[in-house]
Amino acid sequence: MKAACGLIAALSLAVSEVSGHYIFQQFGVGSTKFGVYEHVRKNSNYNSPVLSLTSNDLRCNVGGASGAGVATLDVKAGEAFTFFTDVAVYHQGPISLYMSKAPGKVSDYDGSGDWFKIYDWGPTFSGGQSSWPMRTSYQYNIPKCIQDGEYLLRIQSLAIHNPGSTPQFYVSCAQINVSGGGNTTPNPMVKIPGIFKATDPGYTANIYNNFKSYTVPGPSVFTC
Ligand SMILES: *[C@@H]1O[C@H](CO)[C@@H](O)[C@H](O)[C@H]1NC(C)=O
Ligand SMILES: [Cu+2]
Repeated sequence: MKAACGLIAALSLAVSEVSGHYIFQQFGVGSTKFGVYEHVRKNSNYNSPVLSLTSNDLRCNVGGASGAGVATLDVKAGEAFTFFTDVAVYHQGPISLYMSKAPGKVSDYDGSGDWFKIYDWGPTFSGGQSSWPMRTSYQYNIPKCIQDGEYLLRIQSLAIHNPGSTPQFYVSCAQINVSGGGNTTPNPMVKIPGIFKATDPGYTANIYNNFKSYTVPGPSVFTC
């Protein structure tokens, strides 16, 4: 699985079987965990990764361009939220969180506007070894200072476990309605697709060969 996952992904599409990859399918706020795809847009790609750097599927996964049938969740600025996977993330690589303010209702929003990054989980280096945060849940806080309104909140696992093969994006978007925020416009703002390049050092990195530092792809992290 781990070595041949591109092949398995292709096969699973061909025969319409579940490949068993991890997917960020549940969202939580505070101590409340909501249902599978209750506030997360449902993918339609059998958990296979997105491989193209230019596809709109990079935003909210294949099938995630629309929020039809997905309930938008009220959250407070500053509140803790969590994305949960079905099975623990098992491909090495960074996990990042992005947000994009919807021009109207987030359920109608395709993610074509501006995105900002609010957090990265990268590797830790110790005693010549690297380790990655491969878990079933990822928690962070809604930035306190952003404007109230409806947002896509996106989580991305960039799998770089197979140096030399095309890195893989596992992504999901939750739909949230932020209140109690401030009036700061986050920066930098980027587009998805567009922000990730095939030449990014964090995209081409070989995590098995003299791997001593790492820069997570994408913009710098915005903090209030
Ligand atoms: C978003 O939250 C605010 C504040 O709680 C509320 O007044 C508003 O109705 C909510 N918007 C939607 C679409 O639920
Ligand atoms: Cu895989």
